Amino acid sequence: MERYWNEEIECASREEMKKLQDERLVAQVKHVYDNVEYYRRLMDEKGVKPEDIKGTEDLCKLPFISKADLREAYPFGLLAKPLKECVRIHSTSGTTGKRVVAFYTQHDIDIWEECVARAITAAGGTDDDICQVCYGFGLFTGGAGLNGGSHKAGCLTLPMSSGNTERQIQFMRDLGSTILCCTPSYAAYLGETLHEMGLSPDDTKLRIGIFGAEPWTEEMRRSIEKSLGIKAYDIYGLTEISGPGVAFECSEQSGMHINEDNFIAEIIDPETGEVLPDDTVGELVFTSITKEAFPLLRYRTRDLCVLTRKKCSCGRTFVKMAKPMGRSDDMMIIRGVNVFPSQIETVLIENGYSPNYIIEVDRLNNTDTLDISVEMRADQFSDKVKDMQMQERELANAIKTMLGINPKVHLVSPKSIARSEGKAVRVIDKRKLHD
Ligand code: DLL
Repeated sequence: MERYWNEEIECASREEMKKLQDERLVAQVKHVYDNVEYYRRLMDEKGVKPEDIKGTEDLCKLPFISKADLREAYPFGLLAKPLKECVRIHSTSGTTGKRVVAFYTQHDIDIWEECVARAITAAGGTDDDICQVCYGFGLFTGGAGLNGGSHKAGCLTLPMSSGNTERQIQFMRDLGSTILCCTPSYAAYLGETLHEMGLSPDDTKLRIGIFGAEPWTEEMRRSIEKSLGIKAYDIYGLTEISGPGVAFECSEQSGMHINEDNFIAEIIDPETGEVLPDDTVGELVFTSITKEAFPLLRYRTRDLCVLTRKKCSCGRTFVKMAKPMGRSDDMMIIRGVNVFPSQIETVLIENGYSPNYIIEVDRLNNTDTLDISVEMRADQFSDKVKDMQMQERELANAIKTMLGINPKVHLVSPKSIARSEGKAVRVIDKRKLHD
């Protein structure tokens, strides 16, 4: 039987949810206009006043806000509460430019933790579980977010952070962890290490994985489920909006329910900003309607995905977002063709290769080149050059069928590609260096 953390909200009727969102949106717009000069200026420029926003149907009148605004307003320019009332800061993992910092009041943290507790419950977690949190702890929201949600759900929580993989497995076995929380790329690495230690899933008590913070494919899900002997659930979120738990997967494992009592989602055309209907691919935009310290209205995430309101077998009525296909800035245009790393990952895993790969894009004589280095498993290795070349050709053909362009595939020896303990970096676009 499906369990809920907050059934009244998670299964509310559309009318009830709309009413709640309308009330909260109206109050939030007023809070922001009154307390954040930056927003007041943006809204004045667009000629919109708080009184013009009477409910969710008026959302489209509000200006968008983007990462560039967050950088411009760094560090305190979007703060809507006195610093004295804030209790926490987190920051994005961006490596270039100014980092984005987000502020939380205690109330903001309480709501965030409830969102994560809902995710853990939807994945089947209860206070009988032992939850090993291997997302990084620190300014990154992964560790703190899952830790807080796990406490709230009553799980016995192991705040491991990432790294030291053999010790992770030892604790997992000694203490009997039943839930694993980390990035999907780290989960794959943990599964690989478990097998290398001569162990199998039967040597652990793990039953649930809660994985997110980076794009991952259905093929990757199946591969992790098999190597760790678990059911793997997706969890989505971003620092600007709170952290993990903005959306989470339920027993149906077919997309993530958005915590609509706290976040209103829209899909827009990334070029024109026009709001698109459900079931259409576009850029995900969030309005946080309960956040006190750092409330964002119509924040452009740059994540590309689809929203759907089809009835879900779990009973939740929250709108669902499909797995993000990646960020609009992850999309590579190679010889004029749009390519997402996830498309390449799908072909690799479907053809029996490991999810350890590096995509290198460059430009030679005005033509884009696409080189994909893929790690072999030990049993895929052959000492006959001809055999290896044939395998490379077969894989290149499979990728060509998916993308429509010809890549160069290089099969490299097992263990030669560095493993990720957090968010994996899989694309090197050298064209950007020349430009
Ligand atoms: O990654 C928060 C998080 C931590 C989510 C732990 C889930 C688990 P940021 O570092 O601010 O926050 O990065 C946010 O990561 O805009 C997406 O592009 C990507 N992302 C997050 N979750 C998923 C997911 C955390 N489940 C950015 N699938 C977002 C695909 C994801 N991409």
